[in-house]
Amino acid sequence: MYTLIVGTKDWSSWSLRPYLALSATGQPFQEVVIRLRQSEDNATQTAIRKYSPAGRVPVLKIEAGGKTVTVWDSLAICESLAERHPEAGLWPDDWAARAEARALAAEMHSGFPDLRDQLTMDFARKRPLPALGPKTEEQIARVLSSWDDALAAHGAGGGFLFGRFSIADCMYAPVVSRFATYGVPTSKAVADYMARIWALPAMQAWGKAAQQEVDDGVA
Ligand SMILES: N[C@@H](CCC(=O)N[C@@H](CS)C(=O)NCC(=O)O)C(=O)O
Repeated sequence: MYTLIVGTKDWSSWSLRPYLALSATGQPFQEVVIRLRQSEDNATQTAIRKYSPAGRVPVLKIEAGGKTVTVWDSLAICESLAERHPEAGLWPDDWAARAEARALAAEMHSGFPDLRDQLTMDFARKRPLPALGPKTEEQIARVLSSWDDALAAHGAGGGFLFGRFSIADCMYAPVVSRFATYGVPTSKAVADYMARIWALPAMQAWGKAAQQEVDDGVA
């Protein structure tokens, strides 16, 4: 049995990644949403630390084979799901494409700090594009060219970065949201790719919940 602990959906870019991967496995799961940015009485941290001493969401609790395991990092969660559900094809079948997909996922996981800082995720809202720093510009250009290259090489096989939907798409879906929120200009191929990501039922469900948070005044 799976329990996925995520943060406020409008804001929690890291949480969106495993939510999409877990949804793609088709496995049932329970969800706990922790309200982020509650500094009074350290409420957010207290709530997260009930699940993980690392004090970060997302967290996946796996109860299986007589064990209860906690996985507390978005990429580690995606990897565990890929291993536990090979039939979901969360990584490409071909070893060369898989190696590239892993590199792209890792590049996102460990990089693009200025893009993250300047274009914070605000899933349900549209915002004006701020004046971008040179590093942010560079990082946006790198993301866009890496998507263009992956789509040109593999996209014909299903329309995602490596053809079939994969963890690489999960890792970049929050950036799709950021680019949509701030109206970042893209190539036609990337705009079409972003539309395919938006159309995923799991992405739609996340957006509905994020909109609800905005309506409820918690995001
Ligand atoms: N490396 C982690 C980073 C996760 C992360 O920074 N999560 C943020 C929310 S999106 C968090 O939990 N912040 C703690 C807090 O707001 O107190 C991952 O990929 O899962």
